[in-house]
Amino acid sequence: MSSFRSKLVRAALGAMAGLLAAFTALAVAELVAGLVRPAAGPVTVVGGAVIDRTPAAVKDFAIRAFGANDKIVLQLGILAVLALFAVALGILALSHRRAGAVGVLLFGIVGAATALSRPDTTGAGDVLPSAVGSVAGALVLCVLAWKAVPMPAHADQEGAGGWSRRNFLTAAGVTAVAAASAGALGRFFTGRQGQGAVASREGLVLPAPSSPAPALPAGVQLKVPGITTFTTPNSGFYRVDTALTVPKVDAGTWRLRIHGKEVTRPRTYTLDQLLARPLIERDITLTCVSNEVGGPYVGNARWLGVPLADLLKEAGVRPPSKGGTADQLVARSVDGMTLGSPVEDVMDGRDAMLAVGMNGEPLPFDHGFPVRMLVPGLYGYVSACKWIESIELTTFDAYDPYWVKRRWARRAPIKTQSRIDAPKPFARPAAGTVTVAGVAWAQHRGITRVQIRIDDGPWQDADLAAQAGTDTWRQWSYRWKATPGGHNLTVRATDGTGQDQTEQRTRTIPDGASGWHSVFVTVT
Ligand SMILES: Nc1nc2c(c(=O)[nH]1)N[C@H]1C(S)=C(S)[C@@H](COP(=O)(O)O)O[C@H]1N2
Ligand SMILES: [Mo]
Repeated sequence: MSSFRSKLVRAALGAMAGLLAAFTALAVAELVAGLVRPAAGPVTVVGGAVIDRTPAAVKDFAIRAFGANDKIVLQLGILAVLALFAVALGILALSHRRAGAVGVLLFGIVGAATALSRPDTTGAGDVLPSAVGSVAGALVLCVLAWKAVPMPAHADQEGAGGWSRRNFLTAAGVTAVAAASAGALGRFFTGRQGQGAVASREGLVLPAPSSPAPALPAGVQLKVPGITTFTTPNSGFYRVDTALTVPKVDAGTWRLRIHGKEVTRPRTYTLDQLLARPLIERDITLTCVSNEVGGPYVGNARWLGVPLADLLKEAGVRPPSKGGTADQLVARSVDGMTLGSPVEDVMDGRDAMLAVGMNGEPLPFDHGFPVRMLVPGLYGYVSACKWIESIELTTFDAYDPYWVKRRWARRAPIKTQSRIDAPKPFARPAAGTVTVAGVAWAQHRGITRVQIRIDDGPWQDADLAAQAGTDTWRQWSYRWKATPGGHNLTVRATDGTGQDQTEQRTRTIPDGASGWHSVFVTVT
């Protein structure tokens, strides 16, 4: 064998040992996490830490480019980086076994430390997945790297390292299968941990609202092909959050604590206590501040929940306009997320609620089971806390919640927006009458007018669908006499205060995108 070729084979065996060590470490960590706490697994905690440190612009880009797959992309990225280090450590371990093992253990220490630094850590036990996993990985690396090739110093010695290639590959195969089994077992335990929560959700019977949603007027839903449905089904509702593993909260043990500045009667509620209160049911459109002009991060559902203002009043809270000194309400979730809303908005009579139901069923886990907050008219990041566990009254001066620490605005009412859903961009409709249609929203102000402009022509009023309320989006359509050629269609809306949607384009950061949505089509 040429020496180059033998070096190559040697490196390949080292790389293989390194990858197997990393795979073992992750799989064993997965197993331990499944037994201890799934959210303490190394990929989850490191991924969470990366998300928290990602600059807002990059995060925004990720949401835009990958949508709900952003988290899968992130996890694949972490695994790819780990694989590179694993290959390097494996090759290093051929000549410096101890250094290779120490390298693996260092990754374990990083994972363990990260687990402890997460806002949702439950204590010292969270180091176990990374710690045990990395020890397993280091052992695998020592043995495989040692046996992959005769150690140079002992190459002449009988029996020092150097399995036959066949024995090495057999050992590698056995390791891979064992690690995969450990990983699978870990997944199984993780699933089992969530079973109590799943059962609590399945067993939850939502009480009837004492204030049902007003019936939807006939005609809120236009019959135009391609238009968004007025009510977004739960399965199609956009999801934006930082959770790498969706929290599975058991409704039976869930508690909500209301406390803080000026709370004269702090209280902790069980779900049953909340459900025993009068419930309201409302159609409310939720929008993400990361939604680009024309973007998809907006959805409308029928929510069932407890009026939040009543709970606050019972706790002794007064809005600033009535002399209260706490102007910010900070909602905290079980995964450590914090969102801050103006107390004034929550208590001004709008249907701010702690929602328990979404479109006739308990909240899906993805959307905050068992309880989430909603405040009509505010972007999700300043109001819509999922998996909520506490509400603290404070001031905007005293505390910046998660997104505000990351350069997003402290206060963020939803900006008036309108979107063309049909025809789609670059569609090729036939000349004649083409129905242009879409949705417009300005929650809590309502939509009173939508206008369409063809190319540089005059603004023309679109036909408005019936309005369900000021807190929901509103559909619109326009019968366009389309002539052959390329055309640019632009939409704008006017809100219930008479304010026109601004033409000025802004980025989503810091307080939501503005500007008009345009679609280019070629009429044939
Ligand atoms: N716990 C928690 N709640 C959260 C978030 C989050 O990351 N964690 N994201 C917020 C944001 S930015 C938005 S837009 C809404 C989205 O709610 P949805 O995923 O149910 O559509 O949830 C809000 N509530
Ligand atoms: Mo959002």
